[in-house]
Amino acid sequence: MGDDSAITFEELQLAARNHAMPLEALRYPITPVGLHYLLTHYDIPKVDAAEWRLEVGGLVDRTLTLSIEEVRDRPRVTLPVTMECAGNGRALLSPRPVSQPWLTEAVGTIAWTGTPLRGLLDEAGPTDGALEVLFTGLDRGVEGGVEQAYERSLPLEEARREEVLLAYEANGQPLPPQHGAPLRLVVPGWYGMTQVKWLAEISLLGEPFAGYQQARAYRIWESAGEGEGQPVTRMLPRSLTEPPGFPEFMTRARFIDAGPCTLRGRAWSGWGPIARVEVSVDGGLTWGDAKVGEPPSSSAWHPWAFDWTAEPGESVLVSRATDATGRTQPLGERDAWNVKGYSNNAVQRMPVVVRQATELA
Ligand SMILES: Nc1nc2c(c(=O)[nH]1)N[C@H]1C(S)=C(S)[C@@H](COP(=O)(O)O)O[C@H]1N2
Ligand SMILES: [Mo]
Repeated sequence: MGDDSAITFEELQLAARNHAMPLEALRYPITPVGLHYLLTHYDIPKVDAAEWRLEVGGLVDRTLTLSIEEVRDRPRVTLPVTMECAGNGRALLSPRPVSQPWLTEAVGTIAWTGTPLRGLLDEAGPTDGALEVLFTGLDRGVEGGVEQAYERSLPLEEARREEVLLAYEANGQPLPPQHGAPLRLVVPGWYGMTQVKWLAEISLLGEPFAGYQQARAYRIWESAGEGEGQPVTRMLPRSLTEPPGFPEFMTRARFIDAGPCTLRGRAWSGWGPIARVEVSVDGGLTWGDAKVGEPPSSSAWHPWAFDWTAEPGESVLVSRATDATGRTQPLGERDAWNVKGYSNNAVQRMPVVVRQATELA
């Protein structure tokens, strides 16, 4: 664990609403929808899909008002996308930034079906002065003392990437309320805060959006009171290990039998494909290379496998991903610390007790 101070009631309140992906769900290349992590800042809004309209406006030649049927009538694409919350790993930091207290599993991969955003932007026709695209959700709350709708922007060229979708299905089923029904934004490669749920409005702006979720939340500050900070954008590489054997109820430590064992997991990065996954079974003293497999799409995680002959005793499993750009994972949380605990991609550590096979009988 990170900080010694106990989790507060307010953190528990958030954690009870916003669940992570149980680590054993790493066995699925596409995460069953109910096992995908969830993060909702305010409430899941009440939306009547028949009344709902998407407005596209601002600096455009033609404003659009579309019903969900009109969105569904446009070109249809399905794309598996790995999405991770920017605050993943926060509860392991010390001192611990107080917010949703994620351990390492705020991630999942859903096969989203929707229409490419680019088509709608082309229909509306951004004017010459358009620089950014603002996405506004229907949910409302107060955060940092500011009443707001959840909204975030993207640079226009980023929003025009062909794999950016407006999604209305998840794993072949209608989008469920908690994931943004009837329509959400999906921006492969970027951390979760970008993927605006319950999307109601798309607005072309002539200057950078300075709203709360852009300019005050989701910034990286190395120390408090340090100016504007750096924006949180794409996912840094991370690898997770599918827990072998079975757990101890309270500590979650694993029990496995001595002998040959294949460790498996998944690794991803928003900056490029995964080039390498290294595995350590001794807490990071020695490392070996895992076999890295093909991802379900170029926007999704890679599977990896590592053969190990487990010796009786105690072991700590660690895996470390490196992507094609050379970005890799720090071995300690200290190297990934920042004031709000964003894009911390320090390696996961999993204690395992290896038993003599005979103890099983
Ligand atoms: N409208 C709206 N969109 C939102 C959020 C939100 O609170 N409201 N949370 C964001 C954050 S921080 C994350 S990590 C992802 C989580 O998506 P999921 O709940 O579908 O997994 O949604 C993003 N989109
Ligand atoms: Mo998030």
